[in-house]
Amino acid sequence: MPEEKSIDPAALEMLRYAEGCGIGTAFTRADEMKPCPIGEAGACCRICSMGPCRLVGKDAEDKTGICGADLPTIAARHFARQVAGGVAAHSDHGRDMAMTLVAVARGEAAGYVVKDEQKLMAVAGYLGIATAGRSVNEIALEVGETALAQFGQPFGEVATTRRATAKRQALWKNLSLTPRAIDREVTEVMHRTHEGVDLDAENILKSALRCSLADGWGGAMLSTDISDILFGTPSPLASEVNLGVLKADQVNIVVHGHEPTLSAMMVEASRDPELIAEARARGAAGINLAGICCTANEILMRFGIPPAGNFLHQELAVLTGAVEAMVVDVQCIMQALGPLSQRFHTKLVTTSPKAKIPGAVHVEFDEQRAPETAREIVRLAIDNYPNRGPVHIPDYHEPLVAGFSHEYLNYMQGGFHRSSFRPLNDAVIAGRVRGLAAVVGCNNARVTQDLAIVELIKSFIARDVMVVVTGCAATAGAKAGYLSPEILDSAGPGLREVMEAIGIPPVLHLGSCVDNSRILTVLTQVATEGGLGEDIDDLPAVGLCPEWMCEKAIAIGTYFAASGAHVIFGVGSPVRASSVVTGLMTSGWERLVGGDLEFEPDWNRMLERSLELIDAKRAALKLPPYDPAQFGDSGDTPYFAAIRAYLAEHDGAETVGSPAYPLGEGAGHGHTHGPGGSPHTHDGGADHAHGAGQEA
Ligand code: BF8
Ligand code: SF4
Repeated sequence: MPEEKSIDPAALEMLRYAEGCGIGTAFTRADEMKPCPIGEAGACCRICSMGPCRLVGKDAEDKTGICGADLPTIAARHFARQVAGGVAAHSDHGRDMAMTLVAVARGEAAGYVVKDEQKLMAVAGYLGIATAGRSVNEIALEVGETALAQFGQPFGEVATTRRATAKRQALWKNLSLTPRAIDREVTEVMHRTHEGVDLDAENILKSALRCSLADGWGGAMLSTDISDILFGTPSPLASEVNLGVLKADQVNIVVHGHEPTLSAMMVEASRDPELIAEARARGAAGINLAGICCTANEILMRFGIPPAGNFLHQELAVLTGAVEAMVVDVQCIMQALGPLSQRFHTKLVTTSPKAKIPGAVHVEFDEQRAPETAREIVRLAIDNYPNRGPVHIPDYHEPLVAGFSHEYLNYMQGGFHRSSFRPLNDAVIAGRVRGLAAVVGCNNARVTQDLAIVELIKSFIARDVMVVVTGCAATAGAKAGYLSPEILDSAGPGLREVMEAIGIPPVLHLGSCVDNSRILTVLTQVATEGGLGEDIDDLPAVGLCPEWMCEKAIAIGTYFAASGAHVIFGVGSPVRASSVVTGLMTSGWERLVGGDLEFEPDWNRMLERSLELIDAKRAALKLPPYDPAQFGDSGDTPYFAAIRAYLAEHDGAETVGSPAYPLGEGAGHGHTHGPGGSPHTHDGGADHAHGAGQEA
């Protein structure tokens, strides 16, 4: 049943359309390809050619592989390799950003500049780089080179780990968990998990923790910082999301993948009057750029470019028949796009020497001639416009507000001169805000698209838990309307009052998956602001990855745990076969680093467990217990109701958003939600808006 595949009406419409066309997608392939139950649970070892060894049956935990490796070793090795894979992917992205910064500083990357000098100074500051009396390019060069040194330095420790609390740094040092160099930690995990090296599950998992920290407090953090330096630190802006952002009468170009270097150039090229004129000459009304996956988040956060969807939307975008070019770089790109795009007029354009796909056109992206490359790709799309066949764009597009950064949150809570997290901390201490939840990560074709993500976001804010989102989870929340300005109505009264006072929404889009490092920075500041303990493991906070799919997600979950956070993943556990490894990653890690990594496929139980963890931390901090009835309804409910009543009467009226979060000029949105009525319901949240007793 398509309804079991997604809660997104745009996806459902496209799945029915695909069925009519006789075209399969990841959604249908997931039905045809059952997961291997042995590998899924972490009970298969294929590290050497005496295997694969599969430890199955009731006595699996007493069995060994041919070399004698037991189930804990096999499960831990596989998990550690997943962490290393994820760290390698994120951090290689970070390396590319640092390479670009160096090229910019040397004047070798036409089209790029240091856009955010303030951020450059801040990053130079925490890397210990002198700034006084030096030019921007001199500082940028040293920042770039110092960032690159973190990957392969022979001695020392990854410098960005110094941004953690003093307590956390000391803990890591005592446990030998401080990453030394990013590449070294990846290499060491691969070495230790080679046949016949580290054969102690606990020790293997420790190396996975250290490796993950090289991502969260290393490669990913550097990636975020350097992206901010080059493209600007995000601040709030309005846009729209979902497949309905594709335009029937324009040249549609979808950028998909992860790195902002190419996509930022594509933004400029798509706005070039000369190219727009060329598109018009081909009969199109203009050039429309949209994004998929994390590259969408990168250009949404900084340029307001609308995301067409998350991971499971990539094939659906091509299926619309309206995409002239799908331009990809690295990560989360399905090979299925190759044959699929050949059934339509869509040109699939690969751009990274690291990532080619059979059936794609390869236009290699070279930062020394980035503007030309972007223009070449836009021209390729324009030339392809006349080749369009039938177009089927589902008419779903939700308004959203994105663009929150650690810097902006500081500013919102005190202005330039008294920026702080004091108001938020005070709200948590008083119990207006019960706690914080990060809802992050992927889509996974094995579970209903967006369901767990959206239900969790909805349930958290109704229970006064403030939510931050990144990656495909952010896009899922946005598609369901939870990043729209009006969503305050669905928040519990305490949370709502605080968010209104600070002037931020209850669900904050913090960016792409590398920007999970922003969450580490936010949590660290909340911990050091005062009143909520001294470190991340003291905070009433929890991290959730409800629809995790790839190794990067595993790396992220592990670095959050190593940073002291309780983390709950959905879908299923990749180490389920071993009770020993499961115990090590839960109670074992909690004893070691204060955080842990749990797996729970049922989102209701994820929610229960999250609230239990948040309330336990509140109790440990001796804060008043959370009471949903403590705070009454605040200010704007009647006001928003009046706006909605007005819009209902004046169909198609342009809005400027709410007074708290004005939508930017030109970002007004129609209120048509396509066939089938409103694509989202806020009912759950609205039910809870008055608070009392919904826990029972
Ligand atoms: O880095 S959330 S499916 S797009 S891995 Fe991929 Fe997962 Fe999406 Fe972004 Ni992140
Ligand atoms: Fe089997 Fe050991 Fe080889 Fe793994 S390393 S495949 S358990 S023999």
